[in-house]
Amino acid sequence: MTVSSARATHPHTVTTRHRRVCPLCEGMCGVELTVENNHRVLSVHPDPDNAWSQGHVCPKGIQLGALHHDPDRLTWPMIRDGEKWHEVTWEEAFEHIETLVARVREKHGQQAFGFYGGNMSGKGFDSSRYMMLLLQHAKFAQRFSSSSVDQLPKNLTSHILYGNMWKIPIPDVDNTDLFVILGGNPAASKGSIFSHRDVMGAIKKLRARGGKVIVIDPVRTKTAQQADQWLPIKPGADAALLLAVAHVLFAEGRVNTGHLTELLNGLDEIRRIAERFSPERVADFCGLAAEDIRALARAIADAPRAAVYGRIGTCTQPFGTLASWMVDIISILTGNLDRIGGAMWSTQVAPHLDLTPPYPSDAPIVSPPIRVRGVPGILGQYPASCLAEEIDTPGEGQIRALLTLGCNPVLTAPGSERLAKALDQLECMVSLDIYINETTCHADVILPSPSLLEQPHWDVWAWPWSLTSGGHYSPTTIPAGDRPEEWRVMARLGAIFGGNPDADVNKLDDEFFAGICRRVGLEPDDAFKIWPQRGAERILDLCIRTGPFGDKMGSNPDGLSLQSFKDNPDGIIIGHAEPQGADAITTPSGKIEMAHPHILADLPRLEAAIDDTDNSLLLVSRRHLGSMNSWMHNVDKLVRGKDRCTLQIHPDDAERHGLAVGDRVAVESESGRITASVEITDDIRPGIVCLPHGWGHNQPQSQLQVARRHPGVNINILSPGRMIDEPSGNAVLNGIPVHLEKIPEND
Ligand SMILES: Nc1nc2c(c(=O)[nH]1)N[C@H]1C(S)=C(S)[C@@H](COP(=O)(O)OP(=O)(O)OC[C@H]3O[C@@H](n4cnc5c(=O)[nH]c(N)nc54)[C@H](O)[C@@H]3O)O[C@H]1N2
Ligand SMILES: Nc1nc2c(c(=O)[nH]1)N[C@H]1C(S)=C(S)[C@@H](COP(=O)(O)OP(=O)(O)OC[C@H]3O[C@@H](n4cnc5c(=O)[nH]c(N)nc54)[C@H](O)[C@@H]3O)O[C@H]1N2
Ligand code: SF4
Ligand SMILES: [Mo]
Repeated sequence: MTVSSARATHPHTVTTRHRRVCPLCEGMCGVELTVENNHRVLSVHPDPDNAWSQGHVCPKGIQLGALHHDPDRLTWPMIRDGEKWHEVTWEEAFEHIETLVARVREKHGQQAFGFYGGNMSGKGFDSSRYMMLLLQHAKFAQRFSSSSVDQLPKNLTSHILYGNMWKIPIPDVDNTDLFVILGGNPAASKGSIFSHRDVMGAIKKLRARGGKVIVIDPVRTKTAQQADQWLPIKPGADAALLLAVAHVLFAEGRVNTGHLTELLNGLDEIRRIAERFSPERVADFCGLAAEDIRALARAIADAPRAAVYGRIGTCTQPFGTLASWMVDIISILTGNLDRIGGAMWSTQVAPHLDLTPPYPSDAPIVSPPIRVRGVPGILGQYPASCLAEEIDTPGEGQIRALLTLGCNPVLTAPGSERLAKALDQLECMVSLDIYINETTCHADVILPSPSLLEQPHWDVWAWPWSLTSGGHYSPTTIPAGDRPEEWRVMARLGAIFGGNPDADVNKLDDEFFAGICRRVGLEPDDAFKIWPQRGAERILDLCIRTGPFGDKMGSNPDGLSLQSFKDNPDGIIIGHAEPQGADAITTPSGKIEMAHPHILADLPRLEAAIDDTDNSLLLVSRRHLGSMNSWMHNVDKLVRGKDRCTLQIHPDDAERHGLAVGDRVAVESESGRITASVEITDDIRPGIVCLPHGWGHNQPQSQLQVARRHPGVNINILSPGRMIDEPSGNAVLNGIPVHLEKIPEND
């Protein structure tokens, strides 16, 4: 515990001050908490002394205390009996899980077991470090995750181009002259696969020093409002746009691969492909003038340094892989990859993902087709869009048991209504979560994670996307009380689902740790002497000490260890990342594979779409600073105020549909129908409507008292599970064809 001051306000009241890092997003903001008697959070404030965040926070971080004290947050395991839930001991919960799992195994075999991992599984101190142990032992026949409703196309293109699915280039906004953002809105999201203490502040500074910002987005977001230029692209057209940019670069002799030239495979093929995509050919499909496309190409080529960045709008769309690929290809063609001021890779203090790689460089991209739809697995997982049908379609290999971890796919994955019904058909569903929500209400057993304040923190999933090398360790703020450490819970779940319920979890941990040691060339027996204790902290210490700035177990005495960070509660900032050159590339050829057949095979699908422009009204999603996907709507201060769940529509479309501000409108797609109230704005291109994601808290079985009073509507009722980006299997959540129907006032 970091106690910066203690004072007695009452003979029995001790107030302590604690510092920690908010784990909710990639902003990694330092906060200061005042805690009474070790258990009640009195206040949360920004921490101006945190070396990374320097006092930056957002409204969500200030609610960490409210989250901890949320009366709906689970603190004991829950077992469902029909409609009723019972609090049980951990042992009772595990026994019940063992019985359910054994029954499914006996009836259907290991092929009936599925797994879905979500966003919050990556945020816990233990859960982020023990996911691989769980998966290794559980041997799920089918694995799904929120990656396939998020960045899987980016993982796929990074695996193909560079040999590592997590080697995703990050825009060097602090040193660039031109920042091009496609499908990202850091003003709301705070940056994604791009950790920066203050992206919007950096954008302001960039413009103040004479640089330019271009935002390519169907919506004039708050980010676009602060840019030099907004290019209102049609959803799904980014790949075509960037191919046309490449066309112009080649046609005008502006390709300059510079320091990358020796590292490239497939440049000629890219030239031949780009020839087919003139600005004139793609202009209608993109909804942009050919001259604007040419100007974009020239701006990127002419900028001394340009950072091209594509985020979720370029991934969760029909051509997510081609768009993600072309973002990097444009960086390469203009010599801006792996260069200060361009798009670069991080050098991490604790390179955890390199030590427990989720997917090896030499593993095949595709795995055998999934049972019902027949699409392949990609990088070891199947599309979230396929989960419902794998559960509700009878036959050999049908999923009968599901483990979910920190996810809420009933709100966040496509085809929500079908998925919710499918979950009820399972013979066994176990969830590791903190709420009885829209997804976990279907479970048989819910195991609660410790609150975010009841665990230490060092972000596994944010530092990889920071071009500032550094770290900050947060100790536990509030003691977790009488419950098993979460790594033990994960190890035990892995053992139970893998058919080995009596496994000794200490042994599983030692084996897991030994595996990590071997990867970094440490003899496990020597390592056990250095780290006799078990759990996540020794993994973190190992990552730091063997990492690029580490003390190498003493041979680099000035280097860092976890203790260095415990001694420096402000955190330690080392400096800016450097270019990595050939060391960064781990493809089998050692070259950047620009023109891989797995990607190129999708070009005919794009060309067919370009030549057959569809004029349907298209739905896109948005985020709000006060939400975090689907799960922070139970915090009163974050949901107060006017309804955020409005359908944004351009004035021309509103007029065409006879809609006025505040009208109720039914929005219908091929997969469902929802109603929302109308918000008219010209900050959106005509032909596009926009709803926020993460709402729809009206399931009677969920137990979220506050969220239920502000239910909103679930946008993913409208996202058809059928629509995927073919090369990656990623869900299409943007660019969904919809039609509108005004609901008469007296309805
Ligand atoms: N239409 C549309 N859909 C989208 C998106 C979109 O832009 N538009 N975005 C997509 C994206 S990018 C993502 S990442 C997904 C997110 O998809 P999910 O990962 O499914 O959703 P979250 O809302 O982040 O769910 C977090 C879950 O973790 C639980 N939780 C909170 N804290 C903890 C904890 O400490 N431990 C554990 N074990 N659980 C905890 C919450 O109760 C909740 O159930 O949604 C996707 N869905
Ligand atoms: N406050 C808050 N912060 C969050 C989250 C949250 O829910 N709330 N979620 C977190 C998560 S899990 C993630 S992955 C990140 C996501 O972070 P961002 O990628 O910044 O996500 P969004 O703010 O949804 O911005 C996506 C933009 O893409 C645009 N778009 C839609 N379709 C297209 C298209 O076809 N082409 C182009 N060019 N643009 C398109 C949308 O209009 C939208 O403005 O945010 C993280 N941070
Ligand atoms: S949620 Fe807000 S406070 Fe927390 S890290 Fe992100 S930006 Fe910072
Ligand atoms: Mo995400």
